[in-house]
Amino acid sequence: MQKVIAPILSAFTKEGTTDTRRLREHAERLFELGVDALFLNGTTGMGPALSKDEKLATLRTLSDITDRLIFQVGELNLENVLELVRMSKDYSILGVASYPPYYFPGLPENWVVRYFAEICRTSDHPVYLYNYPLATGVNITSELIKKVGGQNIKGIKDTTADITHPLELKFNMPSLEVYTGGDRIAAVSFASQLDGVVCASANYIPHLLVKMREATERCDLRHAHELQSVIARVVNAAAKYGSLSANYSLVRLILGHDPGLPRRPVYPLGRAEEEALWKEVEPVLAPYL
Ligand code: FW2
Repeated sequence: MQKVIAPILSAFTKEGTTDTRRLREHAERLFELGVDALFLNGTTGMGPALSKDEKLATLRTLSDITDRLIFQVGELNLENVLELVRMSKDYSILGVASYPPYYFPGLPENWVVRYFAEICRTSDHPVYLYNYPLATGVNITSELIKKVGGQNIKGIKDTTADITHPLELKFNMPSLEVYTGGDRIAAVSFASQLDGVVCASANYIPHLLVKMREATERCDLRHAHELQSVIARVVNAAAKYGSLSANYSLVRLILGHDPGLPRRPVYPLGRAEEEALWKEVEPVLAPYL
């Protein structure tokens, strides 16, 4: 079955420390609402803002409630990355994941290949690659994956706006699980028989993504596309205020529980911004809640 995976928000307190109680409550709610698995420490989970110990704490907290976890470990110090990969052996999870080394311009492809190869060699778990070229400056292609050559590469989470990219990955490597990360291409991803979605909106409207998958399964593409337009309108509204922060507000406004706060420099929305966001989103979502 195609999966709806939530790149779970990381919960922070007002003081900027991690809030494991709220993280856990949010995770439990997402599973109740039909999410199939969680992607930890991703973009929506503010992975680049988390220390090694904080990433591990996310895993420790959520492994108490489920083994349906993909543990994202990427950062710019490979020693830390590999230490987390080694530590993940003590946990029963779906796999480890990493984005490529980011920020440094002009990294030779060969270094990216070596980075992922070291993760594959170190990991006892399946490995998932996280492709988000807009954020990392590196594009993971099927040629690059073949050069890494890790037998334990299980899948890729592809956050590109263009559906032809994940499709090409799937066509060139049919046994690879290919998940799309873009909220605006979820319906086309399901309809294209890719392996599922890992998108930010799964934090606040997971039930709409589940309904979209169900509509696709019964070949009701008209309904799947109707849901897609709803999700796109919500995501577009969130983007105006800064999606990374609006995601937290939308969990509170739509699902009714408190997922904690983002961590600065992702500043929480102020009251006026949150009201303006809800004024836009509420009428769009009302028929579907
Ligand atoms: C993550 C995701 C989804 C993102 C997408 C872009 O880790 O947050 O790639 O929402 O912001 O997989």
